[in-house]
Amino acid sequence: MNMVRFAVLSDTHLGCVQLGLTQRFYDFINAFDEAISKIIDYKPDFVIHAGDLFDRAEVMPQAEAKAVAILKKLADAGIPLYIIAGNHDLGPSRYGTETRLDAFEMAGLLKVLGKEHLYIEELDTEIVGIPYLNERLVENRKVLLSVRPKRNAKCKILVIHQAIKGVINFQPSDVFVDLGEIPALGFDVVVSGHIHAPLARNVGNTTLIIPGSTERWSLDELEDKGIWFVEAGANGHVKAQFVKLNVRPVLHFEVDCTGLAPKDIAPMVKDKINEKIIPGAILRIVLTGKLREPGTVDLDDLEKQAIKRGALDVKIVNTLQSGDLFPGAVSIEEVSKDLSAFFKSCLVGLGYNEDVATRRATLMDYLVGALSGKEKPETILDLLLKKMGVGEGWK
Ligand SMILES: [Mn+2]
Repeated sequence: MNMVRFAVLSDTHLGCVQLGLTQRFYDFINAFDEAISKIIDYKPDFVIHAGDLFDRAEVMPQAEAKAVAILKKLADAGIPLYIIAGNHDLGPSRYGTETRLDAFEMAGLLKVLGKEHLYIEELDTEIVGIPYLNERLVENRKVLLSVRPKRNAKCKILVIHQAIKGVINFQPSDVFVDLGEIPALGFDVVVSGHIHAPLARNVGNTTLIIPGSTERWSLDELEDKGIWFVEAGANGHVKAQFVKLNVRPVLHFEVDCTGLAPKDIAPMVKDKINEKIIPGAILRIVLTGKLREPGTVDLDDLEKQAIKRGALDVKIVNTLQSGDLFPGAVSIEEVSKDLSAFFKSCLVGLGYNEDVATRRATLMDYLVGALSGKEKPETILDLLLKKMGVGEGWK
């Protein structure tokens, strides 16, 4: 038998402070901690991290201190960690290959792959790592496509941090490695970081494992987060098992408001929130459809309500389509309740002083009354003259 057993993870993005929230900083740390605890329980021969250990080339010292503490548990368990630098570890300049990962290597907490092919004799395993390559440089593509294992080891592993065409849709500038080019490299297992949605599949004789991120780095990442336990035997036989991590729930849902009046929206959204809420969840609610009439919805109030119900963060996105709906619009019902007050607020908004605005608004109110046939013209005239102080005597 003599299987090689290893764990694979990637894109831990330690130091990420999503939404500016302390809780989200700790979520990334906790996900990494949970991953390492599960790995220690699994007792693999080694661990592979496919890059983006940290979220930036420079993170808060707290993130580094936590990384040290967590990695020390792994080192104390006698399980080696092999890692490459991802684009986030390298920082925005992406020049050179020296990163803070080197300091962690000097401290004995991990080994950075890339300088040489690693051969583990007792496992007959060769591991080759290539740190993130800027996909805009054509020569980098050659670097990647010319990599081959040096030995005919029982288990040959390549670790990269690139987007792979054929696995996921991405920007043209990221087109770098084609899924179909992977088998010719001659490895049993190719592990790639960078893509945050996990996946394992066979491509020819190679097993491609994309570990995915351990937390939702973007709130659009709704898929499960986790790590992989891998068993590799002779003849390239590889078994990869996904192990889910317990990350904070992110709930996206839509509320269709078609045909509703603006005042009906809040109660409906509140019901939806009550029905779906999980304490501590991050909520993203999208209002869709077309309203029966123009009007405004107090989204701030709804967001506050959801926080009160235990959400960590809420954002309501208003995509209500309507030619007739514009920001700050009010319903006809609302306006006709007190027409003069409405006209007055419009006039004040245009820069008229209170006094002038009040008088003109009153006149406008009378005129609308007359034009709409609600009041007899004589009555309106009487009222106007009275307002102007002319009295009954004009007749
Ligand atoms: Mn990443």
